Formats: sequence, C-alpha cells, structure tokens
Amino acid sequence: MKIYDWPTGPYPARVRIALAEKNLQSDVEFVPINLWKGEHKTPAFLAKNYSGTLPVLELDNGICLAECTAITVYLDALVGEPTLTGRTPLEKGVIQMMTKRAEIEMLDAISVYFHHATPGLGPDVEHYQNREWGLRQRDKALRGMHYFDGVLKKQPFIAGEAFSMADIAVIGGFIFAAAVKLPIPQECTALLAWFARMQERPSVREQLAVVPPKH
Ligand code: GTS
Repeated sequence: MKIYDWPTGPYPARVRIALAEKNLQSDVEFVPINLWKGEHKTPAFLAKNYSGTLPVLELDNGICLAECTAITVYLDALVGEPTLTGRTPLEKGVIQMMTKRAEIEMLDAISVYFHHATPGLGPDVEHYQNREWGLRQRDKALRGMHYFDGVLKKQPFIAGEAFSMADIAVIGGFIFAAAVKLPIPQECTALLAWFARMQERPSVREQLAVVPPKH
C-alpha cells in the first residue's frame, strides 16, 4: 500500500495515528505530496483523488481510497485489535456520528479558517479566499471545542467509553489548531485533560514529535 500525504498535516496525521494503533506502518510506503507547491492539484494527483486532498491510500491493485474516515474504516477492517470504528451496531453508529461532528465542528472549520483567513498555502495555491467566512469558521471551531469539552466532562472518550476514530479526528483538530496558533480555551479543562491523556498513547506521541519537512 502507498499513502500519499504530508507527514505533519493534520488530516494525514489521523491516518498515521490509525496506522500506528493498528501496527500497520511497515506495510505502507509514504509518498510526500507538497501542498505548498500545489502538488495535490495536479491532474495526476486529481486522478487518484478527485477532491485534491491528502491523505490518499493507494492499494497494490491501483484502487485509491481518499477521506480519512474511509481510510480508517478500511485499515480497521484489515486487522482486528484494537478496534477504532466500533464492534456493535450502536458503537459503530456513535463513532461515525462523533467523527463527522469532530470534522464539521472543529477540524474542517479550522481548515477553512486556515485557507480563508490566513495566508494558507500561499498565493500560488489559494486562488479564492473569503476572510469573513474564514473568521466565522474559526469562531465555529471555538464553539466546537466547548462542545467537546462538555462531552468529555461526561465520558472519557469522544464517542464513549473507549478510544476510537472519533478521538483521532479531534486530535487532528488539536494539530491544526496548533499549526494556525489557535489556542484551545483554557476553560475547556476536560478537553485539555483528555488531550494530555491522548499524548500518553505512543501513536499520538510519535505523530506529534514528527518534524515538518522543508517545503
Ligand atoms: N475530508 C478530507 C479527509 O478527511 O481526508 C479532508 C482532507 C484535507 O483537507 N487534507 C488537507 C489538504 O489536502 C491536508 S492537511 O492540510 O491536513 O495537511 N489540504 C489541501 C487543500 O488544498 O485543501
């Protein structure tokens, strides 16, 4: 399998953490795609992923899977333990719901803030920016952090009693927040305590220690 990604990107980090949790890193060849040079928007890359985003998992038969959630579901089904996407029908449903919520309310919102209200990937790549929209999405992300803080006041993990793909999605949000220097509100004590606990996991600790390559 090949993974096309950028080693420290917040979305690629989600798949890298999932790979580490499943102990599958050695089955994968990582191919760097330089976002700042717009390599994710070339016709060759768009043929692999119409949306022109990272990461993409390419199987040995040439089939490409994009979207962190889809890739994680695939990886989770390859190897049994630990499960990242749930065992029972209810667990599976709740994990999908909370993963999507992590994207909508935090990670994707920070991404829109980055691309619209900061220089983003630079003028050669960012062809359209709408600062007001970006700032609204930043505020949405901050509200999302308060929402997840409330969730974590009631349960140890984002989707309930066990670590899952939904936790990894919120970790992606933390990574993006740090990259754009958006502080997690100090009053979100349960969210901050959860993130400290997440960093006790080797998969997360190792990903956070990756040094960004020059771009
Ligand atoms: N919904 C997609 C997923 O879940 O995989 C979003 C992927 C995404 O936005 N990836 C970023 C990207 O390709 C990579 S990174 O910012 O995390 O490094 N961004 C480039 C762009 O032009 O949107």
